[in-house]
Amino acid sequence: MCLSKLTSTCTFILLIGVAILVVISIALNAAILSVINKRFDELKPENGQTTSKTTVSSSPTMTSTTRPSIYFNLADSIRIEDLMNHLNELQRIADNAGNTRAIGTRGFTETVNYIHNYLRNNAPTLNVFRESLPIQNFTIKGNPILISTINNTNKTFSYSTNLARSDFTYVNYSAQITLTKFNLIVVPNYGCDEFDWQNVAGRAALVVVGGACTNAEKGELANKYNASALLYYNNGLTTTNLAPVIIRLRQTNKLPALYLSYVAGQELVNAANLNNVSIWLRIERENYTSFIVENICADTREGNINETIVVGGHSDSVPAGPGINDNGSGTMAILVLATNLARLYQSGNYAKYRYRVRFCWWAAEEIGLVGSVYHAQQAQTSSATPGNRLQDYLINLNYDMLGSPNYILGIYNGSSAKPGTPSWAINGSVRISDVFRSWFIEKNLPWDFTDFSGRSDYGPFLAAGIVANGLFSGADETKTAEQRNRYEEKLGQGQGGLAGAILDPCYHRVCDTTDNINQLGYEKMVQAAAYMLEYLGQKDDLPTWLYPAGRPKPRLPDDYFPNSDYFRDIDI
Ligand SMILES: *[C@@H]1O[C@H](CO)[C@@H](O)[C@H](O)[C@H]1NC(C)=O
Ligand SMILES: *[C@@H]1O[C@H](CO)[C@@H](O)[C@H](O)[C@H]1NC(C)=O
Ligand SMILES: *[C@@H]1O[C@H](CO)[C@@H](O)[C@H](O)[C@H]1NC(C)=O
Ligand SMILES: *[C@@H]1O[C@H](CO)[C@@H](O)[C@H](O)[C@H]1NC(C)=O
Ligand SMILES: *[C@@H]1O[C@H](CO)[C@@H](O)[C@H](O)[C@H]1NC(C)=O
Ligand SMILES: *[C@@H]1O[C@H](CO)[C@@H](O)[C@H](O)[C@H]1NC(C)=O
Ligand SMILES: *[C@@H]1O[C@H](CO)[C@@H](O)[C@H](O)[C@H]1NC(C)=O
Ligand SMILES: *[C@@H]1O[C@H](CO)[C@@H](O)[C@H](O)[C@H]1NC(C)=O
Ligand SMILES: *[C@@H]1O[C@H](CO)[C@@H](O)[C@H](O)[C@H]1NC(C)=O
Ligand SMILES: *[C@@H]1O[C@H](CO)[C@@H](O)[C@H](O)[C@H]1NC(C)=O
Ligand SMILES: CC(=O)N[C@H]1CO[C@H](CO)[C@@H](O)[C@@H]1O
Ligand SMILES: [Zn+2]
Repeated sequence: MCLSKLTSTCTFILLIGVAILVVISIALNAAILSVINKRFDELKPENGQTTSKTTVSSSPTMTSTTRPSIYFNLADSIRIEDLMNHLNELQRIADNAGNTRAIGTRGFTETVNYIHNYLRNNAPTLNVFRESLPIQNFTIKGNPILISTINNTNKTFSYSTNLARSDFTYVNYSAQITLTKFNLIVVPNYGCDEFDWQNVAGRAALVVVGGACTNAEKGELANKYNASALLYYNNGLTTTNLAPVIIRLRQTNKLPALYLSYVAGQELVNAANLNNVSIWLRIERENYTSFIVENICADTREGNINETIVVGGHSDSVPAGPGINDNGSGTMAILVLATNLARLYQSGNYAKYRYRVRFCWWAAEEIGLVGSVYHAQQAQTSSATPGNRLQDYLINLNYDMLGSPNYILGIYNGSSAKPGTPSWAINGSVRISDVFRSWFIEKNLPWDFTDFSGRSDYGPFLAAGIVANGLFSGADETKTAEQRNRYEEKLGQGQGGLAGAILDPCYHRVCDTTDNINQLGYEKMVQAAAYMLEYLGQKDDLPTWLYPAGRPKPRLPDDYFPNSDYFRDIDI
């Protein structure tokens, strides 16, 4: 009831409420994590050894002393100690770089260097290369201006860097604009459907946040339908959804964009229902500088380069934290896979695959899959050489978050690919989901199928018509009682995690540290990833198994836009 009144007192009371709720929610997350960790601390890996969360390896070349000198398959070579040693190194890198490994920070550069040095020292038979790409550097300049004109009366909205007191704020990667007038149009529904944007051309489109799509996706539609400017407003659905929020659009965004409070947005919506409303906008940004980030890949020298298995994950974190689960866990899983495969190849006791394996760590996933999209785009230019063309890629396996504290053993559900995904790529992806599932069942482990909508670095490969799959231990989803019971039944009493709690309460937060990793779940996930690579590598005719009816030359659709994993952007 308070929400419909626009008095400043009411707003003030609400904002105090917001502040209190934010504090409570942070405290709750910390409490949940500590309960989860307490429970899982009592867990020991299958081999009965207690693993320490605080082991710090003295150098990147250190190897686990518990590793048997000979192993015969890749899954058996996976040891939680190796994985945790690497994560401790990442934690150290973040600690020394302002607690983040986001692109543009020292933490990111050092992550890439760490991977490179480790491979050089421990897997010298792999062919390592880097791929540089530019990232735009967004910085707002001065205070943006927003004025509405209704019935010839101007109203200037207030701007403050204190979001709780501001009517609006800027949006990262907004375009620059001098003071300009636009007619306002309110986008119906949540603006998740192309149909919602039919009439926005030439106008400032006002859209509410939320619904079944990300803010960045709404931004893509606004650009596609030729809006002239874009205004988001918060949805007021809860008391934490009132103030404006700094979100980001894709680097390719061309529109000036702002984010309004719920109250300011409602005011414009109500006015637009009765009258023609115009707005005036001014947004300045610092000069468009850019900086360079690097993808890094490591290839086996063996195997047909025209039939390559790509195993990838991202190497950056969000700015908010060290990103040890997201996605240090996937990053380091791939490093261990690459190293252990190279060692097996060198041991002489292991049949080399017919297919070349390319391990890649993508940059800038967290700002919209920028590194993997860049790679896919390069791979379809006419200058791409054999072995580096999209058509040389048989499959992309993606490992993003694998060690969530209240984890699920999640398998991308190949059947749930987005409409429009090439059918031949879906068919193969479903086969991979089934193989993963069979492995978890055979090991008497629980499993779940998870989202396969393209919101991680496999997105561009899948959209191009390349089979994709991967594993995911959970982000901001909640564990259900059914899941808890099922996991408890398989893993043992007290080991099913917490029902009603978030799978990773530290998702995109400062607390995503090495303490945020469930070691039992993490080890199983990486073993599953290792099993899959070997299963595919040892197939006699992988191309036919993946594409029984053949496949056209892969191609990234012209209108492809990435769905990053940044689906919580309204909350950040
Ligand atoms: C972005 O630009 C700002 C100011 O122009 C600068 O201080 C900052 O270091 C830049 N960031 C990166 C990652 O280059
Ligand atoms: C927005 O950009 C600023 C730098 O201009 C950066 O500090 C902040 O993390 C960015 N926020 C998001 C959500 O990208
Ligand atoms: C604008 O004027 C119209 C009639 O001219 C009136 O119905 C409407 O309430 C006015 N709107 C505002 C926001 O004052
Ligand atoms: C409203 O503001 C704009 C931009 O500052 C200005 O050009 C215009 O004259 C103002 N209109 C009225 C009625 O004050
Ligand atoms: C947007 O504008 C471009 C260039 O004028 C035009 O080619 C395109 O058809 C327009 N798109 C829509 C959806 O109106
Ligand atoms: C609003 O603008 C449209 C077209 O710009 C015009 O046809 C309509 O008469 C205007 N309505 C009002 C109430 O001014
Ligand atoms: C941005 O670049 C323009 C042209 O190069 C220059 O005139 C201007 O001073 C620069 N602004 C800033 C803030 O560096
Ligand atoms: C890969 O394809 C290229 C051209 O398509 C061909 O020249 C080359 O021999 C192939 N390499 C292998 C290992 O099949
Ligand atoms: C996988 O996705 C399909 C299509 O959305 C759905 O019908 C099926 O139930 C999902 N499978 C599981 C195990 O969730
Ligand atoms: C995909 O599989 C379905 C049934 O599983 C089959 O009908 C269809 O022909 C397959 N499509 C391609 C392109 O392989
Ligand atoms: C999630 C994340 O930022 N990074 C990736 C880590 O893994 C999850 C699961 O795939 C992805 O959603 C994220 O894209
Ligand atoms: Zn993330």
